Amino acid sequence: MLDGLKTSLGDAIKKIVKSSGIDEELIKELSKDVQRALLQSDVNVRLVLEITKHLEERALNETPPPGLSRKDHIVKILYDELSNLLGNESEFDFKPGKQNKIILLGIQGSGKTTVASKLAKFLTRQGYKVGVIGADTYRPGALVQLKTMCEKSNVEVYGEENNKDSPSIVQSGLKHFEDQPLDVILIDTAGRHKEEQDLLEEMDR
Ligand SMILES: Nc1nc2c(ncn2[C@@H]2O[C@H](COP(=O)(O)OP(=O)(O)OP(=O)(O)O)[C@@H](O)[C@H]2O)c(=O)[nH]1
Ligand SMILES: [Mg+2]
Repeated sequence: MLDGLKTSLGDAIKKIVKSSGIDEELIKELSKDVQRALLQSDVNVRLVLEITKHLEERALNETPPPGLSRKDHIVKILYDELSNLLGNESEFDFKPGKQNKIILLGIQGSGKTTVASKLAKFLTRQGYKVGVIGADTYRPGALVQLKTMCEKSNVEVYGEENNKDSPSIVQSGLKHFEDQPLDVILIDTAGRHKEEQDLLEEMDR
């Protein structure tokens, strides 16, 4: 997904760089290209419109600082606006020396399992030690899905294929990871209200 974004944004920037001159039409075209690229990468529509509105306004109205060509300035504006969106630093508030636990909740099909594995990969790349607990006892194949997705980033997934009691899986999982120097434990759940309620009550204890 992000590779696609890189390519399409790269193409949009190339258009600007290769153009013979910057005019309003070209800026509008850049804005459209960026919109298309971001939307295809699932960026929230409102955010996309906000970014491209800023991009257009700034590209049309700002005078480049001395030493910067109009083209370079526009590329810089695009970069600014995108890093505002993506954040240019990771802001995690993990407690050092503790196993920080993140429970993924959400209605079915909302992307919990996908987020769990992407987060596992992302955090691992950032240098955090991550473990994952698969506590979705509802969806068939949930554990296999999670394990497959986490395999590539070498993150261990704890799960119990034949246990239907998610709080007990979480408990055993936490116990399993207890002696490992993990920074973060991600917990994938089924996203069913009743079960999560039990799970949260269980976690409270
Ligand atoms: N387009 C798009 N699809 C996504 C995204 N995240 C997940 N999906 C897809 O949405 C579907 C459901 O994703 P899951 O991660 O399995 O969702 P879940 O919340 O774990 O679902 P349940 O376990 O059934 O509750 C899958 O087909 C994913 O490939 C996303 O950010 N964008
Ligand atoms: Mg799931």
